[in-house]
Parts: sequence; structure tokens; C-alpha cells
Amino acid sequence: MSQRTLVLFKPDAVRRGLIGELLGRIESKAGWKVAALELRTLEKETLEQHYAEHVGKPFYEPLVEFMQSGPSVVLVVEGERVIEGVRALAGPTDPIAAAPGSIRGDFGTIVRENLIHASDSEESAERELKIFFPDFS
Ligand code: YYY
Ligand code: MG
Repeated sequence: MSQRTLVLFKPDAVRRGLIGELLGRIESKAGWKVAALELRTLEKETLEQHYAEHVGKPFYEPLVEFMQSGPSVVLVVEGERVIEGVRALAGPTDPIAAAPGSIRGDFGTIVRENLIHASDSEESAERELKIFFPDFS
């Protein structure tokens, strides 16, 4: 089933020069296509919508702050089972728990600075695509 997902290469990934590495892993997957791609410094309002499920948690404020600390790459990726697929490429939230071979497992140590976001379900993908690309259809 072809799907679309919202992916962010977070400010730590951009600062560390990992755009090409991360994009390469996504582009290498058979049949997946980058449908939109933009370098963008995310605004507080956008992030508040994006991370609405985490409001009130202890990590929320520092997370929103960190996500504004520099440009991110904002992407729409489409293809077969791409929602589950990019989550699998990313690995679990905590980079130390993430297996080597995954993006977070290969490059991360800090939970907050875990390099990449990817929508976690069809519902999340639909919601997040509207937040970041309101004019994209
Ligand atoms: O979907 P995913 O990014 O893997 O994790 P979430 O549980 O949705 O948390 C969003 C984001 O928040 C996570 O990527 C890093 C940050 N975070 C944190 O800084 N500290 C935590 N204890 C949990 C999450
Ligand atoms: Mg999440």
C-alpha cells in the first residue's frame, strides 16, 4: 500500500552535516520517492501543533526549544509501507536503545537530539502533513 509520511531531519542532524547520509538511507529503499523537501527553521507555533500530544511532559519545553535551534529538513516521503518503514530506519526514540544500523542507533546518544522524526501512524501522517505542508495535496 503506497503511503505518505512526514519526516524531519532535526537541527542536530543538519548541524552535524548528516543530511546526505539520512536522505541516502531513505532514497535507497526500493520504490520510495521524496515528494517534497525543504530546509526550514521551524516556528514555535508549528512545533506546538506538531508535538501537541506531549504538552505538559517534562521534556516538552526543552524539546520545542531544541527544535527551534537551527534549520531542519522537512520532507514528504511516499511509497510502499513508508510510514512503518521510516520508523524502522529511524529506530526507537532513545538512541542508546536503538540498534546499530538504524539512524538513531548509528548517530545518536541523547534522547532529545535523536536526529529524525517520522510519523508513527496513518492518522499522525495525515495530521502532520497538513501542519508542515498545508498546500500540498
Ligand atoms: O516518536 P518519537 O520521536 O520516537 O518519540 P516521542 O515519544 O513521540 O517523543 C517526541 C520527541 O521528544 C523524541 O523524538 C525526543 C523527545 N523526547 C525527549 O526529549 N525525552 C523523552 N523522555 C522522550 C522524548
Ligand atoms: Mg512520536
